[in-house]
Amino acid sequence: MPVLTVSREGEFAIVTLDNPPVNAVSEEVRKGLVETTAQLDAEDSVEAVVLICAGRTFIAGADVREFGKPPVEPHLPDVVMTLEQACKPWVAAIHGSALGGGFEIAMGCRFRIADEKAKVGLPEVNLGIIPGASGTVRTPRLAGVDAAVELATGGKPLAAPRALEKGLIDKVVAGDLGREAVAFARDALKQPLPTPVSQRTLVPKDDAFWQAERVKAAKAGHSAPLAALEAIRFATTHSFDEAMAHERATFLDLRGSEEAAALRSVFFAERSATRPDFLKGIEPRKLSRIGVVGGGTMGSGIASACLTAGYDLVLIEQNDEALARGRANIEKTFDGAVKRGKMSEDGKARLMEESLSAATDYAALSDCDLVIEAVFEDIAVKRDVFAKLDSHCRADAILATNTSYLDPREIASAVSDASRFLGLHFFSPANIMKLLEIVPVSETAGDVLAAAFSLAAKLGKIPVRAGICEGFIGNRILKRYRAEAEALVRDGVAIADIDAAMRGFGFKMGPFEAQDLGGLDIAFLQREGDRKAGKDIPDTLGDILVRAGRKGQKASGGWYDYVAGDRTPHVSETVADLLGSSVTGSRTMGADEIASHLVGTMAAEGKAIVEEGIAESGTDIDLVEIHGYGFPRWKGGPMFWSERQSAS
Ligand code: 3H9
Repeated sequence: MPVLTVSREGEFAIVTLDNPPVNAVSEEVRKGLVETTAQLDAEDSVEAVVLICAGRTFIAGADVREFGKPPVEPHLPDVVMTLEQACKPWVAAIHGSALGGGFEIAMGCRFRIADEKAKVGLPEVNLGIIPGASGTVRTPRLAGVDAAVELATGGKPLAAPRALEKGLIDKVVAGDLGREAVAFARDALKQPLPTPVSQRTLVPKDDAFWQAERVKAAKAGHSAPLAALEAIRFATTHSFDEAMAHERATFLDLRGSEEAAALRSVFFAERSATRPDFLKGIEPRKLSRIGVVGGGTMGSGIASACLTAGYDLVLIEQNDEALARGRANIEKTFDGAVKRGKMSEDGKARLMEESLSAATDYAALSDCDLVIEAVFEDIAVKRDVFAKLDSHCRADAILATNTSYLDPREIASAVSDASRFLGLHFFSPANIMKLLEIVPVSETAGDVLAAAFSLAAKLGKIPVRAGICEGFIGNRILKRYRAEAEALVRDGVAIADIDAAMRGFGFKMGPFEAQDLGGLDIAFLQREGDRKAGKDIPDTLGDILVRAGRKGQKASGGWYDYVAGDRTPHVSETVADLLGSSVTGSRTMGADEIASHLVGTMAAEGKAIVEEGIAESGTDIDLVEIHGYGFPRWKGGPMFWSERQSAS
């Protein structure tokens, strides 16, 4: 089957692109577009051409799988120019998404119409590159510099109505897109044709604008957004051809960069995460009604996520007061969503009044397909909850614990049929954090595990299967990372230098700042519990601080001092005194050396985790670190980064 087929509707040619799954622009598509343009130019009976796509979307961009290889002609910028210079005007009929090279092709067309649910955008920066086929050059000529900067440096697609407002497209339509496109073309031909985008003029901006935008773009932490901004700035002060040459050179340069390789690796890993090989051929158990036991921070976060994804939800709490608090927590989350324009007031009311029900009696869970327990991290409390679930839930209902460090096998033994049991480790805030560690026990049935992965996909989360060990994947690596950071302090490296090094690497916070924010007492209490249970656990430096009352920001001091009402960490003399006798070395280390040492430690733990079969692959370790622990995605994760370091 050719990727492009041409049909006729009177004087109009309809070019249909069919290159599943997302109509990415491969070499074959580029060639096909050039040949079809020439063919239709030569046909006298054709007045205009509609470019439409089969399947779920318009063109989603260049084929990212070709990015590791040398570019092959015809290059996309030339294809876009061929379309623009065609004798017959082309109309891009967009459904799904017109992204990157897809939107650049649409800009080569004389007109762009879009289905009301469509999106357009230039997401290249998310892949560590900039648009490479006129995105930074045509967009400011089409819709102005502001729109171009928003699209190309932010990388977020715009919904069709917003794109229309900004002048990125000409019309939004409902109903049959092909028919609408032909009707649009028929009307458009009655008027003089608009100037091709490349020949339009643009209004430049002053230095203050670029300076302010540079500050915003730099916040991303990696090179591509700043490079995209610079390409747009260049396009405002140079000719179209000069700007195209500059854009292409930057695109090719970044395409070969480490950051782009890392972001591509994450891109593909995220896409295959919801469909792992070990679930091939397994039909997931169906989920439509979910129960959550516990309305605290975690439970209400999980409940909000499930409600937003369209599940009916039953919230269980111990008494009416706790239930009211749980409902209020959920409502607060939705209020935030309404404020940010992510949810309408009506939508919120529907979820709160129709989709959410709340009860203190476990009998309300009798028709749930899945119940997620999110109560206090105490084995006796959890086992008690599961014994109740066992007697109140349907025999085929899935029962899940949200424990972050207890052994799921000990919880599973409270259930008569452990084939329906597994761990679902959400991260706080559960409605925002993308990671979901899925922890089966040996008895967990295949369709139960598959249901957990399909739940993750519906919640927009990145699922990773984790085996059972202390801390599963993420918290085990975190523990090792923190211990190694403490070891550096004992060796004499300054706490503030370690945090600064990890921020410099791309983390939002260093290991000590992060503990101050979350509270040092949580891990301390866990260690104390283990000590009481007879485990021989030596004092950490954090334990010394907690014993001195330094639990973190909430106690006005942890690893750092804080001024009330201000989160800025200040190096603490008290801490220096408290830890003085534990610091035995006087090591100096540069920021790169510190970061490389600590990331190397994470990777070493990751390697052990894979070797023990706790994680499927290094890629899963990388997804856990990126989506649960703030590892900079443009570094690809600790495993990816360490492998590239040893290869270079
Ligand atoms: C670019 O265009 C550069 C140009 O400026 C210049 C060039 C010179 N290529 O996400 P999904 C695969 S850079 C190859 O689950 P959805 C994906 O791996 C590009 N493959 O679907 C998966 O494969 P598999 C700029 C791609 O419906 C399958 O499609 N464009 C590409 O949830 C389904 O993907 C982008 O960055 C691609 N470009 O979402 C857009 N895109 O089934 C990236 C997807 O084997 N794509 N695949 O695992 C997306 O944002 C989403 O895929 C989209 C659909 C919203 C389109």
